Amino acid sequence: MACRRGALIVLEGVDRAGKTTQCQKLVQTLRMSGKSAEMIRFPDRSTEIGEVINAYLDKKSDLEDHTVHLLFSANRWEKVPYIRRRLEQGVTLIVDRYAFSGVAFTSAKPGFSLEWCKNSDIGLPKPDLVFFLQLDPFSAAQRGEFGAERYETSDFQTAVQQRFDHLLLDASINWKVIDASQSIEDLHSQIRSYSEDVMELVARQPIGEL
Ligand code: DGP
Ligand code: NA
Ligand code: NA
Repeated sequence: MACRRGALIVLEGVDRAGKTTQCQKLVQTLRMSGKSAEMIRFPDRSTEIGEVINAYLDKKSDLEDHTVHLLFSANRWEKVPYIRRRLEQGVTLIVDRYAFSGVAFTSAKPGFSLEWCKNSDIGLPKPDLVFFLQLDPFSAAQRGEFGAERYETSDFQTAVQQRFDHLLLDASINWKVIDASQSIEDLHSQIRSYSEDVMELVARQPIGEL
């Protein structure tokens, strides 16, 4: 490869772990140090598929569970050409949730195996680094009440956390588990430092596939 590519860096974790704040701060800091970086998030509610997902999460519509899973996955696939183009242009993408949320949230529902859930994301661009923001249910509860969206109950979030615990055992993924009970600034400086290392490391490597 003649040019340096950007890194694909994902932040995952249960709801209220601080993913969105950390994604925003990371993009700001990288840009201030002269690097090309941009945030994207899944679900991307701005597309047609995203609007269907948004109505479902808002409980304005009910959809069959396999169908919803495949829609979330399709919502990632429709962004793949953009993701590849930006990475090849040298832009580092900081991603708020990815296929791991897809697998953890659906497999937390009765009757879904991790295996089935993983299938529809096979072949997506593989993240160079995935942060998992770890937050115990007690600390999460102290961050305030859940909202009214689907999935925002402590029982479901506990089940999601258990599914993530399984996913963290996958040695083919470059996971960095981070203690999300730290201050925003401490969390940020760790995330920044790991991210800068991986950006340097992968700049001349091909983009992998899940
Ligand atoms: P957010 O916009 O990050 O708050 O995410 C919205 C909700 O959707 C959140 O509860 C997590 C859930 N979610 C994110 N990605 C997926 C997915 O791929 N599949 C399923 N079933 N749920 C997801
Ligand atoms: Na949410
Ligand atoms: Na690993």
